[in-house]
Amino acid sequence: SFDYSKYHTLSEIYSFQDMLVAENPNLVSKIVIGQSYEGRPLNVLKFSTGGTNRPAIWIDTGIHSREWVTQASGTWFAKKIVTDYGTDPALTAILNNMDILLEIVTNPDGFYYTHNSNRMWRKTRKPNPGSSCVGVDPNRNWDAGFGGPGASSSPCSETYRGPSAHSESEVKSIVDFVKSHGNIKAFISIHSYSQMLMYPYGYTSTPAKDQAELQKENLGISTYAITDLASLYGTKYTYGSIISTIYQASGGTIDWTYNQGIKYSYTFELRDTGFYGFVLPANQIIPTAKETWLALMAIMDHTYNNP
Ligand code: 0X9
Ligand code: ZN
Repeated sequence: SFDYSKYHTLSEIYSFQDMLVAENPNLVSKIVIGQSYEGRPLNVLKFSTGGTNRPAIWIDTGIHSREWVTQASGTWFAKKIVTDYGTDPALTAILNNMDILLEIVTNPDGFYYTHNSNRMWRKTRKPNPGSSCVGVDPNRNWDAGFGGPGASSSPCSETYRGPSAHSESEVKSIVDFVKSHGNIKAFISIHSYSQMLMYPYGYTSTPAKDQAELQKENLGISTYAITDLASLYGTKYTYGSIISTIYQASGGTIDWTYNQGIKYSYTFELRDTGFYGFVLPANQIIPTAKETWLALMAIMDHTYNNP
């Protein structure tokens, strides 16, 4: 059976997803929301106990392909959801009323490349016309402050924003899905590393006036979430808006989802703080996933109770 304490290849994770669906047909289904530039499926696992277009919680991991602990944690979350449904009262209540949507390999071309060519690949794998440099930063490609400070216009940069907003299929497929779904209440985008929990904005430091209340709520939820996270192994997180916590970044995922009206939009930077960085040893996968799950539950539970 699947070893959650090891890193897995793309094909192993694809097989894992199909296995999970086959073993839990009444709870899990697979939605293919699009294809990557190189033609790989963009799979989303849908955890649902019924209903039609229920309010939903979105979680994505691995939009930056080298952040391996995130895809590994995503597979652990998937298993955790099927294990805890029916036994954990909080998760059971959530899933009796809401759906959970989980995209584990959000940048499959990049992920394949990290296994076969360059472990440190971050971006998509779409060629850039007129340049020998490949790929766009999928966390600078969203239509939220796109083209502003905190992203690069150079195709050779690790933070290249791309030729236009949503130019990357991996981004556009989520954009189309979120818009057509229309009932996503929380959107959580998971990165590594730095041990941070953040909310919008990344492209600007000036929150709109009517968002003061939301900023306050965001701060409160973050505090609960990182307190729960730390309760397991003492892992310390910092938190706040993206621009005030990490750095200015324009065209980011959760700034776009927040501007779409998804008020519970959060982004994590998982372990560690830089000793191993993106190449976190496999023996930290399960501890990382377990502690992060506590923070996810805090956010999901708040969303469920305050729709
Ligand atoms: O630069 C980024 O895209 C993020 N850091 S990372 O090392 N994962 O590349 C920080 C940007 C803030 N936004 C999110 N973390 N989503
Ligand atoms: Zn990242």
